[in-house]
Amino acid sequence: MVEAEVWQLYRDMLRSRLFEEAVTDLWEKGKISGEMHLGTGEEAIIAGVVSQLEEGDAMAVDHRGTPPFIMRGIDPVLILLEFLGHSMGLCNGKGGHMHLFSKEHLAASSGIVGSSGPAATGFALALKYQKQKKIAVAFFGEGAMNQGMMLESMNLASVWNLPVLFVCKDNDWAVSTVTNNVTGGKLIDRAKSFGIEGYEVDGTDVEAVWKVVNEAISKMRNNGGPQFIHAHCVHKEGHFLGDPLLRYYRDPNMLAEVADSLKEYSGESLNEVLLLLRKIGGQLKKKFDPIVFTQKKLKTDADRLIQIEEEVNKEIKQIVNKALDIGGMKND
Ligand SMILES: Cc1ncc(C[n+]2csc(CCOP(=O)(O)OP(=O)(O)O)c2C)c(N)n1
Ligand SMILES: [Mg+2]
Repeated sequence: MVEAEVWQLYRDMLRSRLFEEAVTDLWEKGKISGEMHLGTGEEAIIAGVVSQLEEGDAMAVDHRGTPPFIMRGIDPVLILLEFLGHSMGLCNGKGGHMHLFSKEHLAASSGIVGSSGPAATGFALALKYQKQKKIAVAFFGEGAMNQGMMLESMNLASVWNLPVLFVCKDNDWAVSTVTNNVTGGKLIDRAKSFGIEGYEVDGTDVEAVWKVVNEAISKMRNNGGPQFIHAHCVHKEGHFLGDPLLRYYRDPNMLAEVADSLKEYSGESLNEVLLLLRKIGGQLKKKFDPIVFTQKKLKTDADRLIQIEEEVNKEIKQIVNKALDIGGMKND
């Protein structure tokens, strides 16, 4: 891949991240209500896939739908209005962040774990019936690999030779469950057992993701059947915004990573523990952050990095102001 493409992927990832940071700000101010699941930490996986979709391709996503919807070119003002529960939002304010839908983009999200498998398989079946040489993508967490409907859709996609790209974003956790404790065997072997070819990749390295996805999609566009991507990533926010990250206590690997911070904890109050855990989350953020990783690769042109950040920051501010303006709200 040429360097210009890496810069574009970087811009896509940053745009999604800054949009989600703006969402975080509005959520913390109480303007967005309910739970909020971000896709921060997953940007390299999403950018590596969505940048290779064409017009007419379809996409089914899970409860972390913001990055794929933003990167697919769906109007961010409409997405934000949807989060704000406004009637002019993408789904008339009735779906919220977990139930986004755009008919024009053949894009649908759902909070039902595993449902992106059948949705993408259905999209692919329709595209095949219509004799369109298009593909469908399913984004889901590794927790969804233990859902029957995901495995059933892999089976059907294989047996009907449907162009579905199954993209598993593996962060090792499903809310508070350690995935290793509930998952037998290797996920890539599960895909293989259905006759689906698979690739395992570091999901924080956008170039690496782009390369394997490029190979998989090329096969699919040449009348190939389904393909499977197993990409590893970290959610620095935990499961949802405001997650106290208490589970780090039970994960020796996580604790080893942050042993120095733990020395600060004197065991005095619960509040102190919670603050410390947020700090730990911050440290993990830097270590496994796909955006920090890509910035390091591109640091030879520091001026361009700054320029992109300024441009994207400006755009996101305009998006927030426009959405709040339409919604008749103030940013206070
Ligand atoms: C069918 C179903 N079961 C349970 C839930 C509750 N739930 C929401 S997210 C989640 C964990 C999903 O884990 P994973 O698929 O690994 O995605 P992650 O949140 O780690 O990105 C669960 C169990 C749900 N939404 N749907
Ligand atoms: Mg998970």
